[in-house]
Amino acid sequence: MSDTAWDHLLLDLRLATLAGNAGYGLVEDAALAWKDGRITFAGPAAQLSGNPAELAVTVASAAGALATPGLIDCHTHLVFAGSRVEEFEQRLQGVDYADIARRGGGILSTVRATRAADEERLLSESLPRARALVAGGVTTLEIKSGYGLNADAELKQLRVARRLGRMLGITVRTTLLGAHALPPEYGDDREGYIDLICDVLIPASAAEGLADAVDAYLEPIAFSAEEISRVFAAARAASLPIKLHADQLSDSAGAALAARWLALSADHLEYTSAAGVEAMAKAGTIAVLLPGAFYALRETRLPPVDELRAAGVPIAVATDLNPGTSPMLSLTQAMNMACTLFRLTPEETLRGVTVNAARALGLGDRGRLLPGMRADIALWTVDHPAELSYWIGSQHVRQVHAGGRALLP
Ligand code: DI6
Ligand code: FE
Repeated sequence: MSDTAWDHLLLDLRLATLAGNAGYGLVEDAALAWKDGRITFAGPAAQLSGNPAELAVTVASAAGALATPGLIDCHTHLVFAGSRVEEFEQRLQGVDYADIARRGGGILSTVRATRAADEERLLSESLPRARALVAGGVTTLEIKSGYGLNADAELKQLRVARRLGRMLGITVRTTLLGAHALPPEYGDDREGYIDLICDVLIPASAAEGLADAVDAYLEPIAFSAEEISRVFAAARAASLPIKLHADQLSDSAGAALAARWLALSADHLEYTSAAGVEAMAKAGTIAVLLPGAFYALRETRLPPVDELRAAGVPIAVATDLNPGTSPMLSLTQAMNMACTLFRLTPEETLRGVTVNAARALGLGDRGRLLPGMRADIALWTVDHPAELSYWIGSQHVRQVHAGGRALLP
């Protein structure tokens, strides 16, 4: 065997490569190979240059499975302590999410639990959630802070996020979401807390390499455009890309604000106006749709999917996994909801958790099965890629590889 041989070659499979700008990029009777963590071959087996046994160190049959890029969950808040099951029960009795927040529950209730948990505890509570996503085909995961709201606890959350990535062998992209809620110790000193974010949280997390991006929650119950603009200016000064929770519960002109700051993504967007969509299209900002939160809050206002399509704004889909508004542990579940609730096509949802999710994280090396891309691969026991969106509560993952390493089975 020559030392140019591939590490691994899979035969007897079909590919959804997501090559090109539309379609699944389906390849029947395919082969898929990688070396040193990168894909080296993704195409028809008939185009292999020789006897498969001589091309790779290990050669295996995938028994007819469908291969897709490893899925990318580009918006989660999965590092937190405790749960919000009491609020779930309150909301079932008719209490509003915003009312719970105004009474000091909601995000602040998770802040209390997260501050009280030490780093090991936070890790052990968060690990099963990350494992559940990986078991569902996820190989790249974004995790936000935002339940610490002081330097110690925000950095603790981000450190736990990084540790999860190392423990599970997946890529974790961390996002500092200091501007998530006003911590109670600041009373009505909103400016003082924005100072802390700009002068302490952003520089400290950047200096320790703990944040890959900065996010903020623009909403009347959270922060204003003026406050968030200060946060974004500090992010820019630290060379960190920007994301925004925009227009989820009201039209706060969030999409336009995100576009003005050339954000990687604007997320939620139920109340985004036509002008906001146009601004995103011009800025190249990705739309991240989060049907889990829409579902859990029993929202009725739909994101402007037709307008996003018409303007050519790339659409990503994510779980928004968080204890308050989206306790969802499966990205294929989010794909199903994006189809059923938002009327995305199964092809759009698959692009939304691969190519477009990679763009929402600023990652150019993944999201498609093409030579040179990271060998992040999920194998599924389904006949057609639309089935990833079709089944509810599916268990069709057969294998998961990240950077060429087998995570599952
Ligand atoms: N993302 C958020 O940050 C908020 N909602 C959302 O979709 C609040 C999350 C929470 O209630 O803990
Ligand atoms: Fe969120």
